[in-house]
Amino acid sequence: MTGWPALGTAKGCGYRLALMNEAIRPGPDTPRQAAGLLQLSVVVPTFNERDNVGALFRKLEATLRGIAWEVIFVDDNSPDGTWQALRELARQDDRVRCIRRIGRRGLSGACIEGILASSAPYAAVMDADLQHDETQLPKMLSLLQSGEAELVVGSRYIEGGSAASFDRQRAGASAFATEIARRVLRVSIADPMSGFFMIRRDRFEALAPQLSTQGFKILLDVVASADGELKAVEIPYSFGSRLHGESKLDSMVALDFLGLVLAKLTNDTVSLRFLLFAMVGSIGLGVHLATLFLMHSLIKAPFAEAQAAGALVAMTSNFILNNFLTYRDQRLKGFAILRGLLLFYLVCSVGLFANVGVAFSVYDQEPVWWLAGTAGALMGVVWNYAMSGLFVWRKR
Ligand SMILES: Nc1nc2c(ncn2[C@@H]2O[C@H](COP(=O)(O)OP(=O)(O)OP(=O)(O)O)[C@@H](O)[C@H]2O)c(=O)[nH]1
Ligand SMILES: [Mg+2]
Repeated sequence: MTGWPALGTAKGCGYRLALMNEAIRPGPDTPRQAAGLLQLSVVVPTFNERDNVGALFRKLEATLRGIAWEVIFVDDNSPDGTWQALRELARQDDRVRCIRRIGRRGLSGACIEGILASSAPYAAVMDADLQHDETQLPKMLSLLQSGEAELVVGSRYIEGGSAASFDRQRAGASAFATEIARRVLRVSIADPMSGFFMIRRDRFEALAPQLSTQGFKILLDVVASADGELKAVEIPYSFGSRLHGESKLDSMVALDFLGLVLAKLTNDTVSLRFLLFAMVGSIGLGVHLATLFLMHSLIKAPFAEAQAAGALVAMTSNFILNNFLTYRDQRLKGFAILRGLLLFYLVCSVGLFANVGVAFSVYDQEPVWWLAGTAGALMGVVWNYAMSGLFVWRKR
């Protein structure tokens, strides 16, 4: 027996139809359904923001009353369990969603994934730590809805805005980066470094393939990639102080910024990761040549041995630098560093043979140590790049 009332009797049919109607009838209104068709997705990247997300949600709820909105948190597997707090929040309110990313880090990548996971016509990006003034969101939305803008930027550097919470060093760095972006990339907005903006999702989707997932400066990337084709309006706001938790800004942000500027200058023909890898490679070349000089010219070791030692030292320093800079979003930690280093040696051993072989044959014909050393090291760099991306820092 199925447990269903028998078909064919008027009473039984009626009961079954009633059950089916029950199944297809929408349940009680959720806050999202009650507000109508989804208009706005607020995307919030989080890393160790457990104590901030609840307060942010309540502030959004208060300020976005009457608007059909949702918030998409993109958490990079925070050790403080932010994603667990978000899951709890999402179970209680269907306007909250949480994307938990594993094995990846990066503010820009998190924002891109969050916006691409949204289906609302408009998407905002803001920090979790309550430094961005959420009360500006309705105004930003109406500027987009009216067609006056395709991008609205919360700006600290126009009249009425401020970044009073910055210390002198950070204010100087921010002003310097803004000036570089404006002059070198010819970005015309006053605050291209802002992390607070709202954009038409269709415009963002069109630009998304050009954007870099690395780095901190998603807005600068969006504006530079749009190349003046995005109608932007700035509205002032005051950048507040972080509520709880620690800043994720570190000195490496400057490097990310430099890489982004260079990538945009070369029309995205070279990726930020490749630029960083090439930069580390050129440092490795210096390390290689210095070791070669020390061994061959000062210690008088035979050339082949000196060249092999140079390659080994350069490979080790390249591994360490790449782990800290080039692949810092997938940085190997703890025991994985040793495993990665051994793997790095292993996959590059063919490159090492090629390195020494090429250098030796060049040196054989033309005994100029730096020429032979450079030729060999270049061979090694190409191998290292191809192999490391495939085996050492491969994406999970
Ligand atoms: N998903 C994800 N979010 C991140 C990452 N790094 C930073 N964030 C989040 O991005 C937002 C901005 O980072 P903050 O550390 O606040 O940077 P900031 O506002 O420039 O610096 P402070 O003024 O010191 O707070 C915060 O909500 C962070 O939790 C990351 O690697 N992944
Ligand atoms: Mg912050």
